[in-house]
Amino acid sequence: MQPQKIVLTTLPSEGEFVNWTTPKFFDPTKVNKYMPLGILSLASNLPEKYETVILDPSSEGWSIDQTIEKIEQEKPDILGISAVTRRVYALNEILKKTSPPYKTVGGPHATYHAEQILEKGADSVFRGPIADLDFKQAINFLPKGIIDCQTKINEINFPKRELLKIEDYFPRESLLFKAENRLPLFSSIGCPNKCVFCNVQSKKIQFKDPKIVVDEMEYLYSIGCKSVHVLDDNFNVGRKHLRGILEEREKRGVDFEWSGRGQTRTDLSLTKRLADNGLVRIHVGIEALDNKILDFFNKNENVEDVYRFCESMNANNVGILAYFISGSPAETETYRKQLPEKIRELGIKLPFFNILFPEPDTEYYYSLLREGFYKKDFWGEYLKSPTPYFEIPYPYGESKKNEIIDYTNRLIEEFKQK
Ligand code: B12
Repeated sequence: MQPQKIVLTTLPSEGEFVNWTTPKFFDPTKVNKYMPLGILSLASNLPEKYETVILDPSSEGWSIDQTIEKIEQEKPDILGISAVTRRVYALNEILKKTSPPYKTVGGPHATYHAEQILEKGADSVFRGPIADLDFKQAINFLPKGIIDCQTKINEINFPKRELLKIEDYFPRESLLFKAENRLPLFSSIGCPNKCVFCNVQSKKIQFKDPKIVVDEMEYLYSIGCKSVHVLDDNFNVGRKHLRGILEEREKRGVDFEWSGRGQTRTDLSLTKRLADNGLVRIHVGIEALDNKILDFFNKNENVEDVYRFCESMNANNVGILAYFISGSPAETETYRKQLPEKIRELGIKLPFFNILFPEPDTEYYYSLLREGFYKKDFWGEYLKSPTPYFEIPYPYGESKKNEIIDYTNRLIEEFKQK
């Protein structure tokens, strides 16, 4: 029987494993909703003949039971779940307790755990950073097992935001900076860097055609967005890509506010033109201002890059939201004491302090196992039978943990917008 109704859903945060990376003060999801671009993209590339319902328990704050109830009420022929590893407990509960005839899963968690997702009750798993056309095709014959996605980023339509209540996703509060009616888009997928703390889905980058990117920016503007955030894994690593978007905006006379998430090693000769063209801020993973710590993180930058980057952005009034990570064993007492002054010297007005966390499937976690900080494979065990709100032990001992949390909170206090 041909499927008629499809429900696509994010996962609720209930039961997600404890993650001490982002101190409460900074946790953006506590105040703002994030548009689930993944399932929105899937829905925007499906034939109209299907009735497609998007559920976003992640933003709605629904519990697992409420999410199951909503899914059951919809009685879909196909249930599609977008999975992140920290919410594997909720994923397994929903796979176990919902009754759609065909259940499929995709998203970051599928990258390394497709077999396990099948064992937990999924009929199929879509593995890969872009699945739109693979999913569209699969609906006709409902395959079982793992599908390795072949969809290319320039073969798909961009996400139709009107499939959701757009105004619900405009930021309600702005913690660090004002950006009216800000909405995200992705102009590329993947990052070639090998930072030890990150398990990005794809190390191979796919860039959207700049014409499509600026089409999408103009579309967002037409639906009430006043500030577009290019929320890529790394939007400015590709110099040709960045220049392409800039030239396309200049050619069309598009100059409304935009920002992006990227790195310090980029084409700084473009900074003035980017600033003149409405780029107001770059969210950048600086992480530390010491080459020993940057080496520990295996960052694709050194302190000289950071100074050149900040000088160029400050000279052209492009705001710098800089992510810093405290807690690496390469840190010294002197470094910690000097960090606030160094940040001020660099003219970084929006420092965002995170704490080093051993995400699953990262080189950092594997190094902790290899070097004996962890005597057993905590994540391996947890993923076999996830329990709610699991907390992995702090690799350097509880007293060290409290010391790092106190130090990071003092940094936050020091830079809190007076
Ligand atoms: C936006 C984003 C955020 C936002 C919003 C998160 C939210 N609540 O929605 C913010 C900045 C808040 C955030 C925070 C964090 N994030 Co984040 N985030 C992203 C980011 C950059 C983009 C997601 C996106 O829109 N991608 C674009 C869409 C098109 O891609 P997609 O969602 O993957 O969907 C495609 C495919 O995966 C597939 N697919 C996806 N779902 C489904 C479902 C089905 C049925 C099918 C068939 C296919 C399919 O098809 C889709 C379309 O082609 C990703 C990186 C990435 N490249 O995905 C990281 C990412 C998802 N985040 C990650 C992490 C770890 C975090 C943090 C935990 C980091 C931290 N420690 O603080 C926090 C958690 C905060 C919280 N409590 O929610 C990891 C997740 C890794 C994992 N294995 O789960 C990622 C992958 C980054 C990384 N390390 O690589 N994040």
